[in-house]
Amino acid sequence: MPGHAPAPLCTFSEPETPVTRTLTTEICIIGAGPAGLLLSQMLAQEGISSIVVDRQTRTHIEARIRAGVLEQGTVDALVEAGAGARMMAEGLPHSGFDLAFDGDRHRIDLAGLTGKTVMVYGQTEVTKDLFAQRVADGQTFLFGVDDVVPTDLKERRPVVHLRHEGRSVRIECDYIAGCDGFRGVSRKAIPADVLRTFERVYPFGWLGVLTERPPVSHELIYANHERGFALCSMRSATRSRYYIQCDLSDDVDDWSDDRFWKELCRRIGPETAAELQTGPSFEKSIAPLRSFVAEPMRYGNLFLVGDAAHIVPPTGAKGLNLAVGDVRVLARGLVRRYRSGETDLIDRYSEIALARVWKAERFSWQLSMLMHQFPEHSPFEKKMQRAEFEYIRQSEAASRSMAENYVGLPLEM
Ligand code: RFL
Ligand code: PHB
Repeated sequence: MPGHAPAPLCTFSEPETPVTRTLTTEICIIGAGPAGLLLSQMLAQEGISSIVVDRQTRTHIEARIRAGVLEQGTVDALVEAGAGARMMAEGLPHSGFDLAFDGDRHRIDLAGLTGKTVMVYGQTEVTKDLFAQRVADGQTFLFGVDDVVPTDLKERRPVVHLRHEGRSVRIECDYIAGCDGFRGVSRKAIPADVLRTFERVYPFGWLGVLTERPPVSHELIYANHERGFALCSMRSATRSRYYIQCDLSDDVDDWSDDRFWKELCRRIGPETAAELQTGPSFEKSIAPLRSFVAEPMRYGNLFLVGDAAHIVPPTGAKGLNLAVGDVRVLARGLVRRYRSGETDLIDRYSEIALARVWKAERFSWQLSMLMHQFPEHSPFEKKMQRAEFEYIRQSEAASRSMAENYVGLPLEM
C-alpha cells in the first residue's frame, strides 16, 4: 500500500541517554563517619563549601557502636568545632585506668603522671552531635550512594562520580577528602605503584557487649588472663561496655549472654566479678584486630583521612583520635590555602599526619602484644608479658610512658 512502510521484522530503540547531574563544590568528602562530618563542620566554620556523600543512611551511621575514649585533643577539637556541648555535659572525664594481670591490678594514674585526662563519650554520640550540627547548618549530604569513583586526581578540578537515587552524579571540586574508612574506595583510587601499605592482622577478635547496667568500676580495666583479654568500659553511669578476646572463627550466635558473662567473670577475677552487674545485652558484635598504614596519605588532590589510611587495634583507644588528628591537620591546611593561597601545609599533610600515626600504631601494637593471649606464644613469651607488666607496675617512668601515649601524643604541625 502506498504511503505505508513495510512493518519492520524487529525494532531497535536507542538506549536512553543517562541523565547526569553535575554538582560543584570546593571539597567533596567521601564518608560521613566522624572524620568526614568533623571535616565538613570545620570547613563550614571558615566558609569553605563541601558535599558529603556516604553509601549508608544517616540512621545506619548513627547506630554504629564503636569507640569510647576521647583524648583531650579530640575533646578540644569538638568543642572548637561547636559540637562539644553535650559531650561536656554528659561525657565522663577519666583520670586513670587499670591494667590487670591474672588478678593483679596496677592503676595508671593519667592525671598524676601527665597532668591530662581522657573523656569517655561514645563515638555514636559524637556522630549524632556532628550530624545535628551539620543538618542545622544546611550541609549538602548524599546518602545511600553507589559506585563512587574519584577521578582526575592530578587535575586542577578532580571529579567524584557516583550513583544516587537511580541517577548518575558527577561532583566537580577542588579537593577530595577520602574519609570512607578501611573498606572505602578512596585508597583504591591511588595507583598501586605509588601506594605502600604496611599491615599486621592479629589472630583473634574482640567480642563486645553493651548492657544497661552500671559499670563494674568507675575506671576502665584492661585485663590479661590465661583465658584471654577482657576490657571493662562504659558509656555512662548506667550503661556498660565489655569486651573479651575471642576466636576469629566465633560467631556472635555462639555467645549467649550467659556464656559471655561467665567468661568475662573468669577473666577479670573473683574480686572484680563480685562487683559486676550483668543484664541483657542490647548490642553484641565481633571486631577483628588489625594494624595497617597506607603511605602517602595524599595523591594529587585526593587526601586520605582516618581509617581510610590507617587502622589500629582498639586496645590503645586510638582509632577515632587519629582520625580527628588527621582532620585537624587537613582542615588547617585547607583554610590556609583558601585564605592566603598558600599550599605549604596541605603539601605537608601526609608527612605531618603519618608522624603521629606511626607513634600511635606503635603504642596500640605494643599494648595489644602485652594484653592478649597469642596462640603461637610459647611459655617464654608469656613470661615476657608478665615481666613487662611487673616493670610497668614498679617503674614510674614505664607507667608515665604508657600514660603519655594513652592521653595522646601532641600533633606537631
Ligand atoms: P568510619 O567511621 O569507618 O566512617 C567511614 C564512612 O565512610 C562510608 N563509606 C563510604 N561512603 C561512600 N562510598 C563508599 N564506597 C564508602 N565506603 C565506606 C561508611 O559508610 C562510613 O560512614 O571512618 P572514620 O570517619 O575514619 O572514623 C574512624 C573510627 O570510626 C574508628 O577509628 C574507631 O571507631 C576505632 N575505635 C576506637 N577509636 C578510638 O579512638 N577509641 C576507642 O575507644 C575505639 N574503640 C574502635 C573501638 C573501633 C572498634 N571497631 C568496631 C573496629 C572499638 C571497636 C570495637
Ligand atoms: C570502648 O569503650 O568501646 C573502648 C574503650 C577503650 C578501648 C577500646 C574500646 O581501648
